[in-house]
Amino acid sequence: MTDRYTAAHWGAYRVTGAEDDLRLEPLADDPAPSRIGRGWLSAARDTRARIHRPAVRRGWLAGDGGAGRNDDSYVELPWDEALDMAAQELRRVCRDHGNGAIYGGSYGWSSAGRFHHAQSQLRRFLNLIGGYVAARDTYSHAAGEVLLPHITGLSNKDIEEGLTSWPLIAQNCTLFLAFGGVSGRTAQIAAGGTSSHEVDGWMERAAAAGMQTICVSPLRSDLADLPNARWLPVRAGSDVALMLALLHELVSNGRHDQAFLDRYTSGWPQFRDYVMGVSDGQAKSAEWAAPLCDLAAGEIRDLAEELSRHRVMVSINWGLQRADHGEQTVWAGLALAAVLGQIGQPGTGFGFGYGSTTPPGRAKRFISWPSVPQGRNGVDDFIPVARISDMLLNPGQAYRYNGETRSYPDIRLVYWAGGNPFHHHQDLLRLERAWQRPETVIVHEHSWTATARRADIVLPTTMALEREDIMVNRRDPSLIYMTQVLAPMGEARNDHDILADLARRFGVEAEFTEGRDTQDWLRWIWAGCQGVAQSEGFALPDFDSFRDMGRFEIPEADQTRILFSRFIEDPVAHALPTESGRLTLFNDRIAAMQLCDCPGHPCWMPPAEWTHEAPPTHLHLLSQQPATRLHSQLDNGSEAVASKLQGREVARMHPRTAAALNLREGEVVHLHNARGGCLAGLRLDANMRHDCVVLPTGAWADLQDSPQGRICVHGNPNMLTIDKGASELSQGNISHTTLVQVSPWSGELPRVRALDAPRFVTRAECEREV
Ligand SMILES: Nc1nc2c(c(=O)[nH]1)N[C@H]1C(S)=C(S)[C@@H](COP(=O)(O)OP(=O)(O)OC[C@H]3O[C@@H](n4cnc5c(=O)[nH]c(N)nc54)[C@H](O)[C@@H]3O)O[C@H]1N2
Ligand SMILES: Nc1nc2c(c(=O)[nH]1)N[C@H]1C(S)=C(S)[C@@H](COP(=O)(O)OP(=O)(O)OC[C@H]3O[C@@H](n4cnc5c(=O)[nH]c(N)nc54)[C@H](O)[C@@H]3O)O[C@H]1N2
Ligand SMILES: [Mo]
Repeated sequence: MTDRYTAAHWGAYRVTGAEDDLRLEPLADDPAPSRIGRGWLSAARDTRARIHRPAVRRGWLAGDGGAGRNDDSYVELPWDEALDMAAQELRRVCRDHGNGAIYGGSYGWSSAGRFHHAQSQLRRFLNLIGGYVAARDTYSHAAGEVLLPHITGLSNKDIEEGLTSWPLIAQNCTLFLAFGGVSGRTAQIAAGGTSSHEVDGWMERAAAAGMQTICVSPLRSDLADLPNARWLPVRAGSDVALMLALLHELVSNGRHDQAFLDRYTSGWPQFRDYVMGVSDGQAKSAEWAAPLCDLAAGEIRDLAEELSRHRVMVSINWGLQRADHGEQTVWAGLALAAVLGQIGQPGTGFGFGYGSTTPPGRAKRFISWPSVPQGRNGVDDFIPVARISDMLLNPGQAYRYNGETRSYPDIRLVYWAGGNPFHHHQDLLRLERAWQRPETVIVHEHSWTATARRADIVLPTTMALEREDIMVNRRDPSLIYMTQVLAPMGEARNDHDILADLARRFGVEAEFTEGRDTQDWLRWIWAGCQGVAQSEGFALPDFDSFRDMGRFEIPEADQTRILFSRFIEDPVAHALPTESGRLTLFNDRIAAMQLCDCPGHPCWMPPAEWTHEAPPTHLHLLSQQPATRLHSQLDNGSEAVASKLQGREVARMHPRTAAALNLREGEVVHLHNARGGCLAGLRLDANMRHDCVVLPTGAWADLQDSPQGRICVHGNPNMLTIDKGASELSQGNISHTTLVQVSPWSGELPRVRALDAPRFVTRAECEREV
C-alpha cells in the first residue's frame, strides 16, 4: 500500500484521509513534532489570503512611478498578459540600464523541497538572461558569518556542521553556559525539512546525566525547565561585558589555561592587555561589568569560579549577534572558551547556534545531495543582505563591508520569489519609502503578504502542499517523497513553470527547463541522489519505488563530531586557515581595516540603544522567532491565529512593568519609538526581566495611518527596529537592539486587514481613471 508524505522546514508529515478528512500527521517517530504544522492546512485553504490569479497594481498601470506601493488596489489579468508585462519590464530595464539594475537577492526561506525552491529557480532564470545584483550572507547570522572565517578560518557553515555533537555534550559536559538559551521554540526548524526534533530531548538527557545549565538571557523561557538549570537574567545587549568580566576574573585568579592560549591562539597578549585594562586604563572587572549587565559583582565572580571547576560548553545562540556590534558576542564567546582551555575536547568548548535550529550538534552523517544548478551570474555586484533600504535610497553611496569600500548599485527593478521583506527587514517605514524608488517590483507569492501587496506584478504560486517534490536534507536520515496533497489554489502555478514561461519570452526556455517537466526534474534529482548514495556505500530504491514508499531511511550511521578536534590534536599539521594558523584573539587583518565599530580584538562597545542609562519607561524589545509559525509563514493559519489577542500579535511584559505603565493583561497596547509603532495584545510574564518587552517576528505587516502616525495594527516588531549594520565589518542586521515605549491604546481599534485580500478593480475601472 502506498504511503503518502510531505515535508516543510518545520517537519515531515504522513498524509492521511482525503478531502474533508485530510490530515497531516507528524511522523510517528518524531519525538517532539512542531506545533507550527498544525496551522499548515488551514493556511493553504485560506481562500481570502491566497492569491488566485496574476494581478497588477493599479497605480503602476497608471504610471505612478512607485509612489502608491503601499497597499494599492489590483487588477487581475490572465497569465499571458501578466507574463508579457513582466518580460517587457525585464527587457526594458536590461536594455536601458543593464542587468546590474535588477535586484534579485530575493532573500527568504520559501519552502522545503529540493526542486521547487523559489529563490534557486529565480536565480537560475535571472542568470540565463544576464544576471542580477545578489545578496550576501543571511539575516540569521551575518555578523558571525563574516567574522568567523577571520578568527577561526572556518566558514559559518563549517562551524555549524562541525559543532560538537549532542551525545558528547550529554556524556561529558558538566556546565552548559547558554548565552541566549537553547530553545525548543527555535529548534522546531531545519532549513530544507527534518524528520525529527531532538534538541529538547538531548538537553533533558544531559541534565539527567548531571549537566548543569545556565540560561544567560533576559528571558527564562529561552531554556526549558530542566533539573539543574539556572537563570542569569542579564541585561539585553550586555553579554560581552559579562564575558569580559568572566575573563578578567579568570585571569586575575590565575585560572586561565596559559598552555592552551600559547599553543592554539594568537594575539592573547594584546587581548589580555585590553581585558586587564593595561591598554585602555579600564580593567574589565566584575565591578565594572556589574552595572552594565545589571548583575551583582559577586554573582559574576562566583560564575567565573564555577566555570574554572567544570567541563564547560560556552554556547552562543544566533540571536545574540543580530545586535549592534553583534560580532563581539561571537568573538568574546570564543575567547572565553579559549581561556577555559577546553576547545576540541568532547562535549566542551565553543558552540554557535545550538538550538537556534534543529541541525546544529545533530549526530548524523552528512550527505551532499544534488540540487538544481543555478548557473552563473553575469553581474558580480552584491549587497550585504540587510542593506536593502540603504541601497534603494542611496544609489552610488559608498559603504564598507568586510574590509572593502563598495558602492550601492542603482536598482530599477526588484524581483522577489520566496521571501517577505515587509516582515523580515528592520524599520519597515524606512523600507516602505525605499521600496517606492524602483520602477518595477515583481513578486511571486502564494498569499497576499505585505510584500505581495507592495508589488506591481504579482504572480501567484503554489504552496508546497500543491505540488510534488523531494525532501533530501544533508543532515537528515529520512528522504521524503513530497506528494501533492491539495489542488493548486485558483490559477496558482509552480515558480518553475512561471519562470519557464518567462524564459520562453527571452528565448532561453530550453536552457531553463533542459526539456524537463517537474516529474522529469524529480527523476533527475533522484538519479543524482542514487549516485551520491552509491559513493556513500548504500543503494537507494529506483524512483518509482521511492515515490510509492514515500519515505526512505538511509542506513543509520550516526556520527559524532568535536569542533576543532583535528586542530587541537595537531595545531601544526592541521593549522587553521587564519592569518596565524590559530584561533585569533587579536586579528591583524581586522585591525588593519581600522573600523571604529569592530577593532582587532573582542571589545565592549555599548549598543546604539540599550536600557542602561535610559529612562525606565524605555523597554528593550526582544523580537524573537515566533513559536507558532516560521517567520511570517502560516500567520493566517489556525495555530498562529489562535495564539493572537484581539486578532493581534501578543507582546509579553513583566507584571510589575505593566502595573507601572498602567497596562492590563489582555488589552491592546501601543509599542512605539521614533521610528514607528505597532499594536499588540498584552500578556504578562513574570519569568522575564522587568525592562524588556517580547514581541515575536512575523505578523503580516498591516500599515495604516492613525492619529498616532503610521502604525502596524497587527503587531509586526520591525516597525520599531533599527536599520543599521552591526558594524562596518559585517553589515548584519541588528534586530535585537531596540528600545521602545509601551502605552495604552485609547483610540478606536483599527480593523486588521492583513489577512484579507487587497481591493480589486476591473481593467475598465482602472482605465477610466487614467
Ligand atoms: N525583528 C526581527 N526581524 C527578523 C528576525 C528577528 O529575529 N527579529 N529574524 C530574521 C531572520 S533570522 C530571518 S531568516 C528572516 C526571515 O525572513 P523570510 O525568510 O523572508 O520570512 P518568511 O516568512 O519565511 O518568508 C518566506 C516567504 O516565502 C513565501 N513562500 C513560501 N513558499 C513559497 C513558494 O513555494 N514560492 C514562493 N514564491 N513563495 C513562497 C511565504 O509565503 C513567505 O511570504 O527574518 C529576519 N527578520
Ligand atoms: N518556531 C520558529 N523557530 C525558528 C524560526 C521561526 O521563525 N519560528 N526561525 C528560524 C531561523 S531562520 C533562525 S535564524 C533561528 C534563530 O534562532 P535564534 O537567533 O536563537 O532565535 P531568536 O528567537 O531570535 O533569539 C533567541 C533568544 O535570544 C535572546 N536574546 C536576544 N537578545 C539577547 C541579548 O542581548 N542577550 C542575551 N543573553 N539573549 C538575548 C532572546 O531572549 C531570544 O528569545 O530560529 C529558527 N527557528
Ligand atoms: Mo534566520
